[in-house]
Amino acid sequence: MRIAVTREVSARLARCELTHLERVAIDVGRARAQHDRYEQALRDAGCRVQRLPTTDDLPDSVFVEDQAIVVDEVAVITRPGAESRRAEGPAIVEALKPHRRLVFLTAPATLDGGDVLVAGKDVFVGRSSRTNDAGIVQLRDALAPHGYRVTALTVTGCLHLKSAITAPTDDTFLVNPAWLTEPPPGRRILPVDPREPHAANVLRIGDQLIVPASFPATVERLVQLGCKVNAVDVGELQKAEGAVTCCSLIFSTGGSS
Ligand code: CIR
Repeated sequence: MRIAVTREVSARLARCELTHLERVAIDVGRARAQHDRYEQALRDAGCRVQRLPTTDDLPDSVFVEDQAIVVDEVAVITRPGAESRRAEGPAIVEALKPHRRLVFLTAPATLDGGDVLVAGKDVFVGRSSRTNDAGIVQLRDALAPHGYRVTALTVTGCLHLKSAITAPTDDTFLVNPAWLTEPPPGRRILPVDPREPHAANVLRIGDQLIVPASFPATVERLVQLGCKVNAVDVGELQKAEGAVTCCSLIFSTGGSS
């Protein structure tokens, strides 16, 4: 069975952290409706959705991806680069505890899950404004004993590694070349449409992709590649510098679906 942990949209989403975007008004009601449909897309892809409650003092808590890296053997609880986001962690710990052995990153490490792309046994980590070298070293120490190869990449111009690159299939990277000058070797590179710089963030679940509806030209490139896509409108979450990978933590557990 596949579980997707999500978290309710905070009433204070508009007070989110912003790094590369200007602050604009966010309609929380609409964000919640979009989040509901995103969760439905997760169910359509075969996940059982476990939505955690939140509180008003956690504006960014809907972006659960940044709090943990979950692989088959272990869950690594991060220490997010934005201090305002560290109070989001305890609820994620409680949600993951029944399913995985937990490893905790500790100071001076900082690392956001949005900077970590797991592609089979290859794990790529973005060195970014949120993730530092100590975070990368501690992540490597947690994952290498389980056979994962951890490679650091430097991202510029965007928030997280997965703003610049994701893996829509086993042998393809979807990349914005402006934000990641040297994508890892060994796979076909599919560039985003140049009019859609934020389009590299797509969420793969088995043979399906959840993609943002706002990037039709890049979605068309994925369809041409043979991908099965489900486009969801996440416009209000994008105003908070969110995307589709960041709103869930997806992992398998024993037991039938
Ligand atoms: C932040 O700046 O932390 C949030 N406003 C957005 C986080 C998005 N996370 C992600 O893409 N993994």
